[in-house]
Amino acid sequence: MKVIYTEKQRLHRVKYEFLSGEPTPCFEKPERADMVLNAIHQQGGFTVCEPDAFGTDPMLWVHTPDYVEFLQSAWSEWEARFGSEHDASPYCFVSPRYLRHRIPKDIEGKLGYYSFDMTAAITKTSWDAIQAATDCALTGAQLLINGEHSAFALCRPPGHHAAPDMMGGYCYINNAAIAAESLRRNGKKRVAILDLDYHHGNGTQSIFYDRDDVLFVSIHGDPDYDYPHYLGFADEVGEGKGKGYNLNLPLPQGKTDWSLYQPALHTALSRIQAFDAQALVISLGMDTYENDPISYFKLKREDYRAIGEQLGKLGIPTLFVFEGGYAVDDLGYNTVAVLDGFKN
Ligand code: Q9C
Ligand code: ZN
Repeated sequence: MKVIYTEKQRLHRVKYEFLSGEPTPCFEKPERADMVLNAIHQQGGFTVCEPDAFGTDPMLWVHTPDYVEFLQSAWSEWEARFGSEHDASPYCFVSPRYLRHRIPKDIEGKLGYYSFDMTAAITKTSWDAIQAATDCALTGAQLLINGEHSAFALCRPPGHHAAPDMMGGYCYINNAAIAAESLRRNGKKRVAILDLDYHHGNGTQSIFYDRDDVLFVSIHGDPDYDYPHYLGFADEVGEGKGKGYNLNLPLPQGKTDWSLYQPALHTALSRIQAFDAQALVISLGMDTYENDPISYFKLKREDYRAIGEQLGKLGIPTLFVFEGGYAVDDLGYNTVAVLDGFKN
């Protein structure tokens, strides 16, 4: 299997996030990708290659032009006002109630306008890494278009929380959504996205909510109790043409082990088969692991191999796009377990 990766992802390193009120070193860090790459080299049987450069046009398939421009200019606007000591981060937000949805002229206003939380700060070189991550996903989609049966885009920063004009949850540009759209534009008539990250892929859902050519299925922690809190419930089924093409499978926090996870996975895969997907994009979040520091499922190493095997049995051309996963010591081996299970 080909793995698409570039050292440019290291250019995004945010210092802090707030964890239960405490400034904490950011969980989403370059070492995550290093660990995956190490495990891939140890395992063997993978070919690591650099992404091609696609520029910003494909981002505009799923994001608004003003948002993409904001991401590119945010750091220089921030630096002009506050200097370069601290990462650019929002502190106030546009409530959907009471406040006006005008794009502010001031950088602090813009950061809040384009964010839904405080976990997506921007550094001097973030944009280069964000672009590189999207290039990895697009290169992976191109491999499938050229006839590969599978590929793994080792993207960082992740993307599934990013909506058309909103960042959050460590995500800026929605890599998986752009890869799915690339597959659609290159002849795959029906594309399914299966989001396996512990957190609901609110951004991806929002992007495809009114479409019937891209099926979105997500298994995640019940948003009544977990991030992203305001989307990801079972009654969100799609709208307009997209009605019936959005499937959320929330599972309980704290007690979801393989015995609860496996039936949900079965439901997800049956829906993807019924849809007759011509290509499958997996938003591969590995934060469902029992030792993940910010998530609350109880999956084990061997469960990841089983997930990979079941995905492989579908026989659909599959692009894995890396998302979350913060138990760095085991992250690489767990990820390789999925990919290796898929191959065998
Ligand atoms: N108390 C991804 O996995 N904070 N983003 C959660 C839990 C935000 C996760 C705090 C988690 C964002 C790509
Ligand atoms: Zn996650």
